[in-house]
Amino acid sequence: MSPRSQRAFVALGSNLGDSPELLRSALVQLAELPDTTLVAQSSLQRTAPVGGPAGQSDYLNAVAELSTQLAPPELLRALQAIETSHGRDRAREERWGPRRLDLDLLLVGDDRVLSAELELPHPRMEERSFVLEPLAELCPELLLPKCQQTVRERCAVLRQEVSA
Ligand code: A4P
Ligand code: MG
Repeated sequence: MSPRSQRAFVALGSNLGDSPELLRSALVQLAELPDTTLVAQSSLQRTAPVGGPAGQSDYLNAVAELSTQLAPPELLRALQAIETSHGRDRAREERWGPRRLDLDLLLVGDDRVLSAELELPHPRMEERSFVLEPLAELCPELLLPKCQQTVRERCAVLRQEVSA
């Protein structure tokens, strides 16, 4: 019996190189993954860098929704292969520093994973407007597992924190 399809969300980010082209190309490669369908993609949103070295450029961020039969570790490996094929070189990067392409796995169904390579749900997603604002374009009523708010509600909270 083939494994069941799960709904998965991937965050895309880039602030080095031709970011719009890198994100568009990564979305094409996500759509071509085996046993996977690209269900929806958000707009590409320009965002101020969070953390990392001072003076780095703004990011372009987006979120993709997939329907996939790949298991989470296989999906992570596939995302890392797409990063590498777009010129990402982890060995030369500093943490949260500029990168050509970052693909983070946010959620895979209700799966919970905690291993050296993968944590699901993504541990920082609920604090990050650059993840939640594009996610809100796709599924504003999705319930976030940690804070138990919907994506729409959580975005409103984070916007208020910024303006306070
Ligand atoms: N890893 C564990 N869980 C996951 C997961 N759910 N998805 C491991 C992806 N990877 C996961 O990731 C480091 C390690 O996390 C991997 O080896 C993987 O096995 P990485 O992509 O090599 O490095 P990273 O992305 O710099 O690390 P990290 O801690 O995931 O950073 P974040 O949280 O992704 O933040 N500001 C704006 N405006 N927009 C951005 O996109 N991105 C970051 C990076 C910082 N500031 C930003 C943005
Ligand atoms: Mg990452």
